[in-house]
Amino acid sequence: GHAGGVLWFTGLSGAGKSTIAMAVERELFRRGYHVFVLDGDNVRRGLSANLGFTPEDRTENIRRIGEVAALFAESGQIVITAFISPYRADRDRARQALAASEAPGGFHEIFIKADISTCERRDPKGLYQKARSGELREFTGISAPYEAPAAPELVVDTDASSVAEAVDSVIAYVEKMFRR
Ligand code: GGZ
Repeated sequence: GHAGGVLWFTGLSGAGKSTIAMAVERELFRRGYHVFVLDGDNVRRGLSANLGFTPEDRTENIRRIGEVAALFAESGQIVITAFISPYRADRDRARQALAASEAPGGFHEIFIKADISTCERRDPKGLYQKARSGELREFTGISAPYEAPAAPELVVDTDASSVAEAVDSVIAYVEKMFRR
């Protein structure tokens, strides 16, 4: 078996958080883990539907996600969260929410790291282009801040590695930290 805990992905839009999260979920499930992904698709259209991208709204978004992740972790799941979560203080608060819960598996901050130039080149939804033109305001990395983690438990550099390599490194980390 394994303990419930949180894999907290953080990184820029286009760094690969959701892609890697979904692939890690699939592989962990295959290996018998209880795993659940929280991402923009299932959170921002429901739980956080009333929130936008001002600093205050992002902080509230991350506060909610931190609390929900702690609840799922208490239920015994490995929760993967895939949000930009640009503010260090907000991520630290999510870590504290998990520490205050009954989940024994811990909080693992995983920096999905890519240069802004890489993300802008990928631009899968054309959002960077809209941010550059001013159509989209307060866009992370262009017109809003991203505070990189000071001491993440794991760094996954997606400039240097493929999705498959990124997934392998997260799986190896989970097997080391969670399998008992
Ligand atoms: C950043 C934005 C913005 C702004 C819309 N800034 O790559 P995506 O499209 O699919 O993922 C991004 C997502 C970011 O939502 P999060 O909930 O992860 O952000 S936070 O943690 O800061 O609350 C992007 C899209 O929403 N998006 N406007 N202004 N990303």
